[in-house]
Amino acid sequence: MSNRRSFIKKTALGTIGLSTVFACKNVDAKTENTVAATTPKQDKKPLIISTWNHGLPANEATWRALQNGAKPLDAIEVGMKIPEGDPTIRSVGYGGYPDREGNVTLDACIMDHNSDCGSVSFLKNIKHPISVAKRVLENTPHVMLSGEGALQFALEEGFKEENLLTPESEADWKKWLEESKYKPVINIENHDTISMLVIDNDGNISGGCTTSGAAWKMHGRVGDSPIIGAGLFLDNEVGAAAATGLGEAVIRTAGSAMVVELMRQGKSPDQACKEIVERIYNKHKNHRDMEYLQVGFIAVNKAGEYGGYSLRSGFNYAVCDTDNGNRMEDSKFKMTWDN
Ligand code: SD4
Repeated sequence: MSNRRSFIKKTALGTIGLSTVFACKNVDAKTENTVAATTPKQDKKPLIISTWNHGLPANEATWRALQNGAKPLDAIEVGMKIPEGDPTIRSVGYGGYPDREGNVTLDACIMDHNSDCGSVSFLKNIKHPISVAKRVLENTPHVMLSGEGALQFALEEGFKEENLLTPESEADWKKWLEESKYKPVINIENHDTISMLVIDNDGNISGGCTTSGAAWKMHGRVGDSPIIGAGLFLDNEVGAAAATGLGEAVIRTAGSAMVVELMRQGKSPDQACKEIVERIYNKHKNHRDMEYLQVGFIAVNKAGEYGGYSLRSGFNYAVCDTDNGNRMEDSKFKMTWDN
């Protein structure tokens, strides 16, 4: 854990700018750790918010797609395929860490402003699960396909099977096998699950989530990320929320759905995320998972306010809007890893 702590301390907050075509500029990350009743109102659309540093290139691609007239779900797919296809990101898609038996298994979901959603879980050998999740939404009467059935559907839809275990991830897995201790490691490289929430040019809300899940998980384990209501939830009348971190804790508390319900009751995105993180903490403070527990939420509301909150320090998210460009913001948090 000390490596993780020192990594977090050393982590630089990368910022990248969108091209001047989109009149965006870089800004410093917000660092204060208080939760305001309201966050600055963001009247200009669109707004994109994504978890972790890999949210920056994903946001940029989604932004460009929206500017070019893409439909919101197509724009989300374009953005999320970037971390999915990047083998250096060991927590999403191709190159993701495998389960205990060396299988890379992927979870993803996508949801639109009509509450239509598609999801895949425990999907093997397909590089872009977000695309398969979108096809589930578009081309099936179902919300969720899993395992063999999800793979069969993907192949029927024309996706190609490929080996997702890179030599680097395989080497790390073999090293892990020497001790085989299961201990989820969250935000060690500042890129875990990517969740993305979008308010499009029409003011409608949509979102997506994609991950390779917890490293060294049991074969067949599914996390929160493909589960509508846990890893992602939205209600176009209210707002949207998405999660990263230990999926078991997020599932136990129906995390993202609860954040949205708190916003429905009038809480700001920051306040709603904080309240659910507090709830997760209270339910887990004497739990075996507490030693390595990290959870983080991002949220937006219909007014264009956004926010986030995590249990432990180290979580950040990428925000992209017309006024302030594409930048990282530090999440407020309850406690450090030393607590
Ligand atoms: C999961 N929530 O499968 C995902 C992975 C993640 O930090 O975000 N890890 O539990």
